[in-house]
Amino acid sequence: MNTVRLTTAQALVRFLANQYSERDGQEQRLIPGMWGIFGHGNVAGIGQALLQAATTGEADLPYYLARNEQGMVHASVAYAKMRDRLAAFACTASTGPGSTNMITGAALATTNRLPVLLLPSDMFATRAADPVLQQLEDSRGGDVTVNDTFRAVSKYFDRVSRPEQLIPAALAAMRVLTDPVETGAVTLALPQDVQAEAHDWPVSFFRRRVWHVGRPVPEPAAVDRAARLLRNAKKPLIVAGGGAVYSGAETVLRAFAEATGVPVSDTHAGKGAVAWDHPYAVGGIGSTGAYAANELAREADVVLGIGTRYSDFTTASHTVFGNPDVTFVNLNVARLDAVKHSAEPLVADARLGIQALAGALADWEVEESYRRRTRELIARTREIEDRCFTIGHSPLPAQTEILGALNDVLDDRAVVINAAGSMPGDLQQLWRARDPKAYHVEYAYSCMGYEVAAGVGAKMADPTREVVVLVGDGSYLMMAQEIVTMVSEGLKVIVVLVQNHGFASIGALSESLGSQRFGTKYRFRDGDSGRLDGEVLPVDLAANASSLGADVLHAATVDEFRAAMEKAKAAARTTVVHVETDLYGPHPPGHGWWDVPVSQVSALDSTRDAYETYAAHKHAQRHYL
Ligand SMILES: Cc1ncc(C[n+]2csc(CCOP(=O)(O)OP(=O)(O)O)c2C)c(N)n1
Ligand SMILES: [Mg+2]
Repeated sequence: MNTVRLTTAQALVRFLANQYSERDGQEQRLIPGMWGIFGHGNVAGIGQALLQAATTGEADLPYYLARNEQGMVHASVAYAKMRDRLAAFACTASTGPGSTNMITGAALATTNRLPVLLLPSDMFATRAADPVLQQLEDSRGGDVTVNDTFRAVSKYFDRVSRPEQLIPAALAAMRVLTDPVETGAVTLALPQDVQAEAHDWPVSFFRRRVWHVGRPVPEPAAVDRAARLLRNAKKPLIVAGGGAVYSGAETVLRAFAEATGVPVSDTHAGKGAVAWDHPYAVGGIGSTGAYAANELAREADVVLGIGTRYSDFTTASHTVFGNPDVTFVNLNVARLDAVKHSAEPLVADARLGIQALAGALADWEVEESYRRRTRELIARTREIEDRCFTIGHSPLPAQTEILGALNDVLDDRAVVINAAGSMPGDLQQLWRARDPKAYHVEYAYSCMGYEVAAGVGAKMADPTREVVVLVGDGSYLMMAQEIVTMVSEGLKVIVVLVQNHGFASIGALSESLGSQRFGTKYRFRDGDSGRLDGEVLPVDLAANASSLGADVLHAATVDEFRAAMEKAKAAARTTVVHVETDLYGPHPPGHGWWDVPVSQVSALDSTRDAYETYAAHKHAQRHYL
């Protein structure tokens, strides 16, 4: 056998550099590079291997330095999302805290079904120097390490305790990363001594490998069953989720909606699959959904879910579908999702599944009265949106006005990124996406701190697009450090920093649940009340952004914001646009509910009142059986 003597780390780097994905005849690098932060555990293993690869040219695996390990996982996940899951970065971290810093990113990747390869460093396989710096040292078992915490959040986990274990582990990792059903965080824990250990590797391990990402075809009988249900529908509604985007189903979805007259609502991950102003686009659905989508959902007799996992925000905690006889047809590549809500499952790639349904329903369309109803609801929704955009709130602008201005100044290919706070809800109702990549809102894990780091990954994935990170002050304070990475990598990203001195989102939620916005404002502790409801803090986040190397523009009004955005668009460097908005809204009117339990007994009037409202809402909640 032809072999080559390399360390485990050198072998892994060489292997990763030779992996490709392919779909629809298009090949691309599956692992385009590796993010990392070095410490003991990886500095001399993976670190040496990356240096050797770059120096000798024996493997092409570019290295990128992040400022926080969680941030590098977010950047990787954003890249994968932009690339429709056909490419995934590797992330190397040092032993202990460097590695466990990646846990939140891993959970985010798995929850969103987006691929990332995590390479936490592990304690010595030989245990020669135990306990090493940053080792857990568990008295209950000698083989327990902090990296075992990755198991719960990884779709594949392996610990490479001997060099030769890398071969099956690496191949299994690629299988899971490239499987649209299984994909998520994949973790290969690498003991620090094993990383540096030499082994004679079969040369064929490093051959160029192409991982074909399939488009599973629907079963004809399942298509018939699904088509029969739809054919009998009077008020059908499509819910387009992330699967519609990742499969590139937007063209066939649009054609299907036009031919049949079935309106299309969207989830956060699905927004942009059909352009906002398409005649059958009825907007976001669910807890923070738009008027048209939620009204249609209330009446719908058959719901066609396409690539959606039906999170509680999508179903408004099982209340948005109000028709007692509603039934579901779920087109999904994953059976897990296809069978949800007792649906008629259509397990297939979204694009192929829609094409099959279109064929089976070629002579069918909804009645004209239903098309008219859809048109009327859309017109009413436009009025609501326009009011949100032009409310003229003072002295501070409302967030909705800022979003309206942003809609105006960005072109169709621009990408807006967001994840947590009050903006996802506003955006789901108000954002006018025309392109499937225009709306990049991570709302499966809704992780504060995703935003800035994701800007790095999104820009790397497609440098031809304007990337605009929308970030609240709370999220900014959690993780703004990757601005430094944007600057060092020369990535021109616009960061819109929305300062409202606290949590507009959780504050409003708290108030509605009778908890009086307790602990949701960034304020001095007040001497009299003993609570955090004193003066606004003298915090200057713009100065903070500037100190990290970004150019900063200030906007105090909506007009100033427009002008600042024009400047930011023309700029060549990372630019932060700082705007203050009103913590108290107003936000778009709500058309859906979200189940967040209220204390059943309470000494507070506000909580007791909220409980009554909560109990009334609970009545509408049901299982779809
Ligand atoms: C990592 C993380 N911690 C906590 C939460 C819960 N949470 C959701 S929104 C929010 C406040 C967000 O504040 P900010 O970014 O200022 O946005 P705003 O609500 O003011 O729009 C919190 C604490 C979360 N989503 N993620
Ligand atoms: Mg805030």
